[in-house]
Amino acid sequence: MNTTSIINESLMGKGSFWFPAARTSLAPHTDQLYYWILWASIASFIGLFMVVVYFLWKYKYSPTNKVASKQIIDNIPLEIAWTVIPSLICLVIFYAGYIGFLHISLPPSNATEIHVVARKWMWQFDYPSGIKSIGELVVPVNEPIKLIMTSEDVVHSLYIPNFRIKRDVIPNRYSRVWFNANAIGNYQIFCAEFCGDGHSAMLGSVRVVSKEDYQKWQKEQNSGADLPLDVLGEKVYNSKGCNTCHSIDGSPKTGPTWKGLWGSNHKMSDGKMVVADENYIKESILDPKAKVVAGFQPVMPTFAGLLSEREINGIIEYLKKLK
Ligand code: HEC
Ligand SMILES: [Cu+2]
Repeated sequence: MNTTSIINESLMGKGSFWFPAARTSLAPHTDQLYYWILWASIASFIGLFMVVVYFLWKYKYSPTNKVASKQIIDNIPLEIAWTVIPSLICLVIFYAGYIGFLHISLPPSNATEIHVVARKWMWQFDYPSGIKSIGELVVPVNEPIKLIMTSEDVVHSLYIPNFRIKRDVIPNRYSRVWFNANAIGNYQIFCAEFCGDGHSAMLGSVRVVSKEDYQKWQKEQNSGADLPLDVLGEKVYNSKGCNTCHSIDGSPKTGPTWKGLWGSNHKMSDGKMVVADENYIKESILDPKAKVVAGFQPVMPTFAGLLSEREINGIIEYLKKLK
């Protein structure tokens, strides 16, 4: 299953008219505040317009209309009312917002810490056990997870609509956010800070799994040494984010499909023809900008240092199977 398609099913259905389904302990609080502001705005909009219409009628000029010609200078009670009431509304909004802000800023001390590194254009996750995943964050359900985030290049922003979380990810400093996902499923991650050509392809997903599945996943990630190369390649395709941009069924995505790639003779943006052999594939992974496929933007991030030699060999063997 491709968990990082452009619009993940988590964003559709199930939610309300305004929001996708809320899937953390904090999300309902955020939504309530939103609804409160929304309905307060609608109520004051309607109230104000009723007064405007009433005054239009009441002060309409006509020779017989006495009120229309009377000049009103001051009205202390009225001025106090229209200062105090909006201030009170603002205070209530501030208070509720501040409580939410405190909540989201103060992770429980038993939270599992996961490091997030953002880079043009991908998300990398480092788990306490030493595992790394790219493009997909895997977490156990009903457990507090704290993300410690930084960027290797420009400002990005981690945005998970179902969790009502959006936090800037900034170079040279750490930002933090935490959540407690309360339903198993796949949830969309977006980058919410324009960060260059590949910004819209900087997608990811959060996979919330049961505690047992989380343990199982950790074990699977650690073992890999004994997998046949092509199976390892398929695993890398799904777990290191290649599936965000490359399809295996011929359909176009941000990058070229992998179907029929192996051994093919295809055109680069500078007009040269290249045969997709081992060296070309390896170069494409470690130095994607060296040769850019014609018709595509040079948005693929380098995977130098992120894939082992064996994993690169695995991709090569997997590509051979996708002829
Ligand atoms: C953000 C999107 C993105 C991600 C993630 C991504 N790629 Fe790419 N990839 C591209 C684009 C766009 C191109 C075509 C432009 C170019 O050649 O740089 C490309 C080209 C390639 C090519 C050459 C394809 C051809 O038709 O010649 C290979 C091989 C490749 N990528 C492998 C990978 C592997 C392996 C991964 C995962 C470890 C990966 N890519 C992840 C976007 C991506
Ligand atoms: Cu970004």
